[in-house]
Amino acid sequence: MTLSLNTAYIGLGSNLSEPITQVQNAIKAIEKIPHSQVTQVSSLYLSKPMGPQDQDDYINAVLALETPLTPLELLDALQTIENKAGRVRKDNRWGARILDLDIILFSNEVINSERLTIPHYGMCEREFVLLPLAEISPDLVLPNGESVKLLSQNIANNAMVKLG
Ligand code: A4P
Ligand code: MG
Repeated sequence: MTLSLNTAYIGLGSNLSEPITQVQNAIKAIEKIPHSQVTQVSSLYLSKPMGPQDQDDYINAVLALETPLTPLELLDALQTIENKAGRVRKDNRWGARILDLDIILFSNEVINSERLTIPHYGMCEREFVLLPLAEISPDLVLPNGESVKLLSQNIANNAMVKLG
């Protein structure tokens, strides 16, 4: 049997408990998702917090994953990784977090269900998603036809720093 593979782009973010290590460990955990392969990983970026400003700067990155999982199976796998990292879900919107793993894109699919909105609802307004995404996949086009490269060129950088 041949499994059909999709390409998922996953956004990683952390601003608590040694964020660089959190993001590096999350990449290693995503590499262990069954039957799936991480094909590209962006640089790590240091970004100013979106939302409440009384929190530390974030480490952000984006990776590409070839996977036979369905979008919901992938979400379950990512939430398991978040929980293992000690993520506690709080009611504070956009508040500090140990680890946030968002599905940014899932091949060319458009999903609006109770548990999933894909493309991720905030991707086009977030420099910490668009710039790492354009770094690894400049030719990517969104399901609505928009070019990731153009979007990334038109967004304010917001003093984000690309780490080595
Ligand atoms: N969900 C729906 N669509 C998706 C998707 N595409 N990927 C649902 C992942 N999850 C998705 O998620 C809440 C629910 O969203 C999930 O149970 C899933 O069913 P969550 O991770 O518990 O909540 P959250 O991430 O705290 O909420 P929210 O509003 O999505 O947070 P954001 O928008 O991700 O913002 N500043 C910087 N510089 N960098 C950051 O990474 N991140 C945030 C969090 C705020 N400020 C930031 C950053
Ligand atoms: Mg999230």
